Amino acid sequence: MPKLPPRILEAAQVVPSARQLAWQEIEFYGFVHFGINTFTNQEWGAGSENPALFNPKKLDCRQWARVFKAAGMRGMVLTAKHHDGFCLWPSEFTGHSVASSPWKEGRGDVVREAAEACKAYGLKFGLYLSPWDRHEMTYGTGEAYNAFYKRQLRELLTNYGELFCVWFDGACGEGKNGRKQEYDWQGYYDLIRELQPNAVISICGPDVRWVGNEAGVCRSSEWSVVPEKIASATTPDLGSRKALMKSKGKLVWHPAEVDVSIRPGWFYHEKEDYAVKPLAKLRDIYYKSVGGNAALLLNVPPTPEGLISQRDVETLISLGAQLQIDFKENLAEGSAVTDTCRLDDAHTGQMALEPGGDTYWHSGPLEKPAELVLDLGDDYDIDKLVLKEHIATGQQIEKFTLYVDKNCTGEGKSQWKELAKGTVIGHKRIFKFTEQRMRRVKLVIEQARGFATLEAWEAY
Ligand code: FUL
Repeated sequence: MPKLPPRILEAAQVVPSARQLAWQEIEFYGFVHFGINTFTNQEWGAGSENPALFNPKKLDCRQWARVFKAAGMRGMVLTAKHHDGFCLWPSEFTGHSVASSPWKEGRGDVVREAAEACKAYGLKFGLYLSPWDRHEMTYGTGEAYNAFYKRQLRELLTNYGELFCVWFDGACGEGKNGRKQEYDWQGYYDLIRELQPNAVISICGPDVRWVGNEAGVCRSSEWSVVPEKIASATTPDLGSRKALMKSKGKLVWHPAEVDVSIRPGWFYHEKEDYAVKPLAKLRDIYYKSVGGNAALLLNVPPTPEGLISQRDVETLISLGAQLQIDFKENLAEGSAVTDTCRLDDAHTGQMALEPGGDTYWHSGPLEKPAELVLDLGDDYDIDKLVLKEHIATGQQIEKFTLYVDKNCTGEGKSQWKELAKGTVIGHKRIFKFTEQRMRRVKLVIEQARGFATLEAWEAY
């Protein structure tokens, strides 16, 4: 392969932090938009809503957690405060919270109930705290608001156990005084690193990147190594060799998260009860996001009663069941993989089939395209293949093709037919195709950043 340009060698050396690596494993988690908007039937509250409206009489965060778990999610991110400034916990620093509501006579705390429910169901817990606050008087005054915001952030970072994520929304509108606030991002980040060092800072933050839309769509090439400063979150190509060569400044590990709602809105609106995304749509979003080197944050907004509504519950339970069926039996388990190159005996192609993140195939320095052949030992009907790079050593693969052997008896000569081709593999790539009978599959890595790895290869 031709000599690598310095910029690409630089990209090859960018690796995820330990907290990013842990976050990658979560893959699919839920968003909960719940607050005063739930009771006013709004998407964006003005900040002048009466806290007395907040009264989720049947609130049951355990129901949320139970349904999320059944859907196959591994975490939950709750809007502790949305743009209206109303706090779901009794913040010491404002009266605009659950403490001023009739719910549990002002003694309730939704953040606590959600944190405890997640713990009980083995889900990770994260929080959304909108920097834009349309209620708070100090908003738009500079330092005074930043100090207020950090006090609230500190409450959330210290009182609710371990958080896996702090989700910062980019919206920055005008406050009550008609002024915009200059956020002290670095100050917010420092506080999170100090108090919750394992939490990723998402969207307006260094750890997880917004995919660029709220429609559940990710790029066909969703790169994790991208320039630190990008022109826009919607730029179509962020990390191809061409894009990196043209870019300037530092390169960082900034993987994408797809945030999308199960309904048209982020908050619950009864009129959207018949617009819940159907199973087929959610499954497709899952395959393309989790299976496209991105994470999936699926929003499910509870009703004014404080429960996830029946339609959403049914859809989510079917989604979980469907995913279990889809990935029930990995036919590649116990199979054989041969390689055309390897770093050493501890990193042969066979290692891609070993469970766990520590065993993987490593090509060694790549002089020419590398080939791996998976032999299932018998022929099976297959409609999905899963590939994972060993991202702890970075994102290396830039171009590959998958072939299936048309001669599926295993006797005689192979007849390779192209099945799929692409650029990014990254943390996880799921290939879904029309079911076909196969025994042998070949992966050819045509271009990489000096070497290539494969941590998993599954077939269903
Ligand atoms: C946006 C907000 O303005 C929406 O209300 C919602 O919270 C979404 C996830 O982020 O920027």
